[in-house]
Amino acid sequence: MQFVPVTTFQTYFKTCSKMNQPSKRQVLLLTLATLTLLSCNSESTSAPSATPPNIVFILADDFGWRDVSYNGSGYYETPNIDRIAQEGFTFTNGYATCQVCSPSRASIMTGKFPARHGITDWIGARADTAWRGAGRFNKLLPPEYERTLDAADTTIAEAFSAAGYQTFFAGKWHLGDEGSWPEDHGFDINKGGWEKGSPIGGYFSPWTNPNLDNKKEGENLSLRLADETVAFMNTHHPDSTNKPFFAFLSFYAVHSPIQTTEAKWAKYRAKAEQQGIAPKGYKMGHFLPIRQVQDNPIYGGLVETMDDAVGRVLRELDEQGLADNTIVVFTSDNGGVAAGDAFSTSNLPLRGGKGYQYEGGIREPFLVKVPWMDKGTKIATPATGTDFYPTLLELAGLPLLPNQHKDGRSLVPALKEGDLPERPLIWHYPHYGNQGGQPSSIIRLGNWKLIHYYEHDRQELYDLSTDLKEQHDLAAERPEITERLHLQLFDCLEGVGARFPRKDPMYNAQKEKSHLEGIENELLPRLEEKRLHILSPDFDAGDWWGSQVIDD
Ligand SMILES: [Ca+2]
Repeated sequence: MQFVPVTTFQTYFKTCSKMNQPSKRQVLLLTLATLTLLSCNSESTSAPSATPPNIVFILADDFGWRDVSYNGSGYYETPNIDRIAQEGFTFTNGYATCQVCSPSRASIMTGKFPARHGITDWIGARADTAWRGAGRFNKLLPPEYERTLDAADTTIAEAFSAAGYQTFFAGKWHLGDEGSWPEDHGFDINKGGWEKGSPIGGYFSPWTNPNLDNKKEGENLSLRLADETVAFMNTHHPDSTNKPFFAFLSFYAVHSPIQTTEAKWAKYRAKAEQQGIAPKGYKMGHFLPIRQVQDNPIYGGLVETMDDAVGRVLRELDEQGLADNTIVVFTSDNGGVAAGDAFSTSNLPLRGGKGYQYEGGIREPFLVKVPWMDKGTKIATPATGTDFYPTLLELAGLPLLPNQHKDGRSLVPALKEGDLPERPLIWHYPHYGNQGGQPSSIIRLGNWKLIHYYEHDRQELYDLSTDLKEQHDLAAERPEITERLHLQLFDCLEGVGARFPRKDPMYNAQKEKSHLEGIENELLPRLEEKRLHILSPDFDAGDWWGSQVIDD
């Protein structure tokens, strides 16, 4: 591969450096002022209809690149998500901007990558000296991070709202406490979004959520969020309101707690048995065991129900005659959970999972259905979560807001031509997290991926074109590329004022070693035992999650 020319580096560095930020009011005024020009702005990428296109953005939580049948899972069943892939574009190198949730979500909302918006960890995670309370005895103290979405940002919802769209949010938010909920960031309606990152009370009603009431005992949360979205589309149909809509369906699934019905557990247990249950399901990683097999029947059921919920929304678009003028996006906020949390899935052939600096932590299902463009097309050019903002504006015929979505690039040229000019993608996760990832930053340019580790200030270099599994570190063999990418990475991070971890003066190597021995000698065998227990025909979940299960 040719190394990036210096001009590319300089161009990116410009976009990566701090710029004078226009006020939110200035951004919105600019949007409104240019709306009158929209009729002149339509090209083949704009909807053929006289009505601006509706947007349905579906964001899954912790859902992995390999958790979909369209991408090779032989265990999970996702016919409705597969349908979006069949009817739209699949970005095979599509990424979240972070290996954990809040940072990725903030990037989708703002078009900025985490080092710039400052929410570099999931909101609620311990930082600085408080990290010691996690009992992990690590070498570094992770830096403090922003714990709320900045009100000064013009979110994608505010941009669409300013353009006359009705905006709707359902599900997981996790971008700040009350005062920084979806309704405070441009969404007209909020069903279930608040500060929590997991479904408190579980996936079956009664749940605890100040913004989503309980109706019928045992009602499934994913299906309810789909029903709320459908109800919104019913009442805010463009024919009845003369306004297009921007609906953001943000599933709590498939985040832990991992729950399903007894019937779905039985279905996926039988499927695992039919496929052959491996005696061992885990391998020890740097800090934690990492799951190597997709055979958790409870997770299989959780995935299927979320897919059913996607199907409800797609069917409603069909039945209301909206499908031809509605753009549908499907993606996830970070990789599948292979370690930590509920140790639910495997992302193989990708290494690692949620929380990890490897592809399993960041590569996602990344689907964009544009009804008036190609169907079933795969695009290999790298794309990331900051790109949705400008892409959707352009597809809707709206002016871009480059001072807002500074780290996003419209993917429309890729939809038309299959490619984009090469650019670096950068990740910054200076935290340990709960899943065994390491404090690190990443740069991907072309097929090269460099990971910088803060514990020892060392780098790994992978060629993703030949080594998707990230097994062959080329840093020593290709020092010139390693050095240049390393320089480029830190020029960018320092240019946006990124925060970095620091050494913990209280670090005690022996304590950390003892902790890790406990993980390998006690947690690992326990996990293997639990995995086989869940797969046993005798497994008894008690009253199946404390709810009277209905027609899930
Ligand atoms: Ca997540």
